[in-house]
Amino acid sequence: MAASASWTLTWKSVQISCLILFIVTIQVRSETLEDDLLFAPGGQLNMKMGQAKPQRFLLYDVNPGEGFNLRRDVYMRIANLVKKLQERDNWVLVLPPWGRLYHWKSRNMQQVRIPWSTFFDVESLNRHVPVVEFEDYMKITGEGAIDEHVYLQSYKEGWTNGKWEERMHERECNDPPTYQKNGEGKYRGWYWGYSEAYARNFRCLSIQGSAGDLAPFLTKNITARSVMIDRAETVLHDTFGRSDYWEARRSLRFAKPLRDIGDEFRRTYLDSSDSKDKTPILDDWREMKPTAGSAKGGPYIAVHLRRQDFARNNRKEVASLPKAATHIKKKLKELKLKKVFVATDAPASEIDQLKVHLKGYEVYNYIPPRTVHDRFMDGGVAIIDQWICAHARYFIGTGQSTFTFRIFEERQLLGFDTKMTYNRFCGDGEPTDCDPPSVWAVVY
Ligand SMILES: Nc1nc2c(ncn2[C@@H]2O[C@H](COP(=O)(O)OP(=O)(O)O)[C@@H](O)[C@H]2O)c(=O)[nH]1
Ligand SMILES: *[C@@H]1O[C@H](CO)[C@@H](O)[C@H](O)[C@H]1NC(C)=O
Ligand SMILES: [Mg+2]
Repeated sequence: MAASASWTLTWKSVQISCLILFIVTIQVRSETLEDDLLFAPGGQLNMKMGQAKPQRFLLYDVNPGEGFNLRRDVYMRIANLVKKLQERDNWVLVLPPWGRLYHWKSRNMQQVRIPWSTFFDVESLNRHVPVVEFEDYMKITGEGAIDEHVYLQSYKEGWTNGKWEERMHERECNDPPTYQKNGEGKYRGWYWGYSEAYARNFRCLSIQGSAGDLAPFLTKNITARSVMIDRAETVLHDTFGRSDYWEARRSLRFAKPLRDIGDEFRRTYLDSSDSKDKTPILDDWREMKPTAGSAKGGPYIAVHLRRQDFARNNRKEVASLPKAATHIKKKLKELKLKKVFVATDAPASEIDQLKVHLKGYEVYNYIPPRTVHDRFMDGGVAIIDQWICAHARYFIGTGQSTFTFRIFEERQLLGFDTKMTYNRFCGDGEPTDCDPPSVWAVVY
């Protein structure tokens, strides 16, 4: 039992009772894991005594074409996979650095290798499942090596008998992989812009199912210490809309500096503060369970007008600016409000047009000072927009936009009445009484 001997050494400072506990676990584990390397748990891993099993690392990535807000949803699926894996082993989720997103078009800044802490509160994530940034993972393992790169794909032949059923098989890759083995036997390719990173092994896995279905595969079929699940958007939520879904979502809090900037904007321009608006934030999300309808929100309407590719592709959910303005005015009158906050990816010219249509009302949009933009980049500015939208008395979003969906959720977590949240513009290609968005109640 070489493994337990060195564990004993590394952990000699740990209390005897705990020691016995995990020597037993190591003995059980070493039947399946031959050569677990050892390393001291990183300070931020929040290792608890009881879970002192060898760490295993789950990395993941998403189809490069996907946007920021779908990626946030994929995070939740993988976080809950790690939660499930943790029932058996000591898994840590490695956060895939942000970068190279299609919508992040601002020049003069390198929007790559961005740690999660720029956008999210990593301590909050850690209260749901243990997470580390990729750079810390590289420090812990000493190199950017990933033992197994598992590339998820569909079944080449499609559904069997035209019927969708859960299944999973290791298969030939449907498409020639962009990850290629070099002369040293290392698979090289896009690892978030870290040229030193590589995989030792690469395989394709055809799958129809949810993220949790990968658990047996990761515990029984694969014994490697670090596994990367690529194209993780392929797998679905295990329990959409249930309590563990919401726990993952609640843990996905925006970084404090971004919330602070949004709050300052609310105070300065929108006469909005948490105490007046009844939207208090507790430090620990696990203690936050506001009753639906308790939040009042600031004296403004917020809208999310998704333009750019949505408008260019003539998606039927996109409303013309005059149509959107008509909807906004109607609501402002109904709610006896004067101010509207507009979050949008539209160019300045379209915002100006909208302002003309909204003459007589106060129209605000967030334009970041240079320092904020440089530090938080396009992703951070988008979060500030979302945060301000989340605190409005009433919200109107864009149909089918994940940017809008994340605002819906944020407002649910603050305790708004669903009627003040789940609203959207009807697109020009839709009737004026188009279907409202589906409502998802928070389950605590
Ligand atoms: N700042 C800001 N950016 C936006 C807004 N709407 C869209 N974007 C940008 O465009 C991207 C849209 O992609 P995504 O997050 O996938 O949302 P979706 O495409 O609307 O489902 C966002 O991530 C932002 O980078 C907005 O209201 N404000
Ligand atoms: C995992 O291992 C089991 C048992 O050896 C095997 O039946 C199954 O096909 C494997 N799954 C995959 C996806 O390789
Ligand atoms: Mg998108």
